[in-house]
Amino acid sequence: MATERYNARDTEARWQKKWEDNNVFTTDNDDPRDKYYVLEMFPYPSGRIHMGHVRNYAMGDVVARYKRSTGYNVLHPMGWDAFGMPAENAAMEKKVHPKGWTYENIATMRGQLKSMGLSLDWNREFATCDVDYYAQQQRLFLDFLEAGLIYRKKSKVNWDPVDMTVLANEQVIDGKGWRSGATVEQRELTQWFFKISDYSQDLLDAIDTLDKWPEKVRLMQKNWIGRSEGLKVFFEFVEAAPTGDTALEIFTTRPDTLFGASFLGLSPDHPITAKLAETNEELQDFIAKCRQIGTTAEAIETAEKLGFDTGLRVKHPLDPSWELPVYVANFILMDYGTGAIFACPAHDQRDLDFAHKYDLPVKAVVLPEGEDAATFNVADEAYTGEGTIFNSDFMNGMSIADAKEAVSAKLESQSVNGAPQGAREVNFRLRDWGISRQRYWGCPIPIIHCDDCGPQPAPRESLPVQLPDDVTFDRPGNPLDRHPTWRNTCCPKCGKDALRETDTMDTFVDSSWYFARFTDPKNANPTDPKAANEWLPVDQYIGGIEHAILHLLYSRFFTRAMQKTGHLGLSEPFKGLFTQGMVNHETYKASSNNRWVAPAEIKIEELDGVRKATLLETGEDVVIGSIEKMSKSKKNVVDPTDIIETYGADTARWFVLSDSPPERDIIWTEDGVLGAWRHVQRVYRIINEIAEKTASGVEKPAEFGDDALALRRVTHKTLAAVAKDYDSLGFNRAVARLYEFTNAVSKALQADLSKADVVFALREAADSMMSMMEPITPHLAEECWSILGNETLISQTAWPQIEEDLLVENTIVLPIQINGKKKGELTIARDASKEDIEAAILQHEVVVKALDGNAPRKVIVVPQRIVNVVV
Ligand code: ANZ
Ligand code: ZN
Repeated sequence: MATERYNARDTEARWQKKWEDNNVFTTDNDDPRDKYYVLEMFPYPSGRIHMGHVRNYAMGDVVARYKRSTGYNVLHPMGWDAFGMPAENAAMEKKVHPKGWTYENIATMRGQLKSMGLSLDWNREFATCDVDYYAQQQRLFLDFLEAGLIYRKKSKVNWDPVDMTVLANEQVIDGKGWRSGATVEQRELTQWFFKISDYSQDLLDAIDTLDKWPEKVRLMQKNWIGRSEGLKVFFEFVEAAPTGDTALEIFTTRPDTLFGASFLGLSPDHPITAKLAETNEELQDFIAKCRQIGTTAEAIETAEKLGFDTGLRVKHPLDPSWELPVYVANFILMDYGTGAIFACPAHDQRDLDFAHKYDLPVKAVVLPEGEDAATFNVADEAYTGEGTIFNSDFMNGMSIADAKEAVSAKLESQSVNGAPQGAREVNFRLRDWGISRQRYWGCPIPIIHCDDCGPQPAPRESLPVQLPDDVTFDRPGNPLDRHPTWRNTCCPKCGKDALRETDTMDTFVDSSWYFARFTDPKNANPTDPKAANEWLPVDQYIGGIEHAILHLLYSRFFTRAMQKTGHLGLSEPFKGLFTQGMVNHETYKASSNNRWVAPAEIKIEELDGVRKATLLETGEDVVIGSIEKMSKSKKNVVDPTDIIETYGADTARWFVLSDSPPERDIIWTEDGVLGAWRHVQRVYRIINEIAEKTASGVEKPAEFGDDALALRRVTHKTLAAVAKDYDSLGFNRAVARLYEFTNAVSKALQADLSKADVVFALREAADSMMSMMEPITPHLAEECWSILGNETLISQTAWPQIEEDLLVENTIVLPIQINGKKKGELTIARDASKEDIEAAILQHEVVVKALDGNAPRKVIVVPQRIVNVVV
């Protein structure tokens, strides 16, 4: 009898409703079972979900469903990272309100996620723009402020003079604002900072404990924190600087190269530079030019080296008769070290480029192994490797490390103007985190500015400081600034009229603690520490590599800050981290006008082994291009909803988890999707056939014939292997095994179905197959599970018991005698040695019980025959 085709559309909706009606995925904090927290990075509600989301959430869902089936109380929540610029851009462009736009997008995307059949606890859902959420964030802000973790300082920002807004570094493209195209200026603004640098060393040290993180991410975090051990050194001015300073303090990590010094460099923002500029117009122009480069370290690093000779001279600390010029140089940052350097062109590329440009000496002091001191010479490339120190007086012949030690000790014991000339110092690249944004759609910073009392924390009883709804986006700038009344309030200290802070928080703040909020999302405090400590750290966090640095670092800082302020009892938020690869697709261009066209707009045919693409509408030729990350700009996107509506969510889930290892990119192809869809259909047919041809509820026979035993072996081995795959996030391996297993089950249908042992084995295989498929294709699994006559939900069914005996290759069963009487059986490899058997027997429960802690008097092993233990 031909079975009807599997109708994913109807079936999926039916099971989703059943799960929802029965609260199958609701998680109870009081459930006494062991807890497991799996979390995927929550989405930004941009409008619609994309395939990257599908892949990310499918992976998390497999983990959640699998862990649930192995007896854990699983927390698998979902929310929305909902504040940010795109909502304001939409407001400006489409005349919609950011709030309406955001919540509408959330509604759409929630529907899309639900259509994927994700096993989420939707009762815990929140958006970071919910007043409830950001009210708690304001509480955290006040607690951090009180704990000394937040301060205010002036700092430079990228200012877009047309949009009248501060731009993030990524929004500055070639020195121009990304939206307005205006030349970006540097402005000094007073901003709020989180003191992440208090934790630099701790954040670095703890990376070593994160052994379930990808090595790559750990390294990126280490580099970002950037610990440098070095020396601060005073260079005495020949004549005092106009600031009155008699010596210039620099920071170096290479004091071993001091004899290769060529000049000193000051940051354009150094106080001495500023003082000199007061009376020097040329220098003022130079500084202005430097500022156009932008504020990023990368921009500064790659820009052409520019310098300005100040005319100031300093004495070399190891040879007072040696004078060196002092330049202002555009590659020196004010907020690192001391904002001043000594330059050794032979061993630092930036210094070398600079020296070439301004015709300054280049003297090598590190000799690479195998080079001759008489002929070694640095031309266009600085030598930064290992070697032996030469041309360097008392350091000659030393290794770099020994020379560093020797010169540091020497300069520490020397003094200038009564202070030590050198002092060892550790510096970190990690800067404090500036969180002020001059935007509307973010969490208001709960501060009130009073002319008399200065900035005051908003009283806790007055929280939340709520965003006003009546704002306009018809002009650039921050709508909160020009709101007629919102700013006006009174000083909590003196009661005088005062103004609210109109800056809102960087949206990275919102995502730095959402994982903690999920553990008790409706609590009147930011967390219930008990619940949070029980759930956290997140056992498995899954997301994109693009968040490998900032988001993870900020979350690690927040967890520490929340620990300090009593909201959490731990310092590391994410125990396991997994970064998934991207979803890629071929690109297409219409040949006539070279514009990108979408996969849905074209048709591909194969003629004599050559793929030929044409536009569906006009039949025009289309050029097939390279395979790239799905992106709107190249139009090489496939809409998940189209796929789900055509083939079903299970097909999409199966496909995104199938072809590549999850950490690698996957190429989305129509053929691949069809393959997945055909597999879904095939499984459905096979299960129906089993259900029709065999009786359910057959009792387990005492003996199994060869056919049945062979199938049972495959079933249990596959169960064990797939369990391992899921535990190690090897989704593609599990898929490959399930394809094979499906073949084995299909073949077993040819066996003699009148035999009870075969029927039992076949039913067992079919049930097990559903247990293994449920994490990936949950709707199909529920449907088949019910067709097989089960009345429970597979989503709530435990992973099958694996019979270890069936995993052992080529085993025999030996009777166990205790004092000559048969008491049990031992299953062991046929070729096990006498010693192996003896070792196994002493661990067998029957023997352990009989011995009752005593040593056996005698163990007699007759390999292949019998074991007798005398107690
Ligand atoms: C002399 C020298 C010789 C240096 C040499 C390097 C190589 P990290 O490793 O990042 O800590 N430096 C110090 N302060 C700076 C600033 N504010 N802006 C730009 N560069 C600065 O780098 C430390 C090195 O970067 C320091 O060691 C200094 O140059 C430079 F063969 O001193 B070095
Ligand atoms: Zn006041």
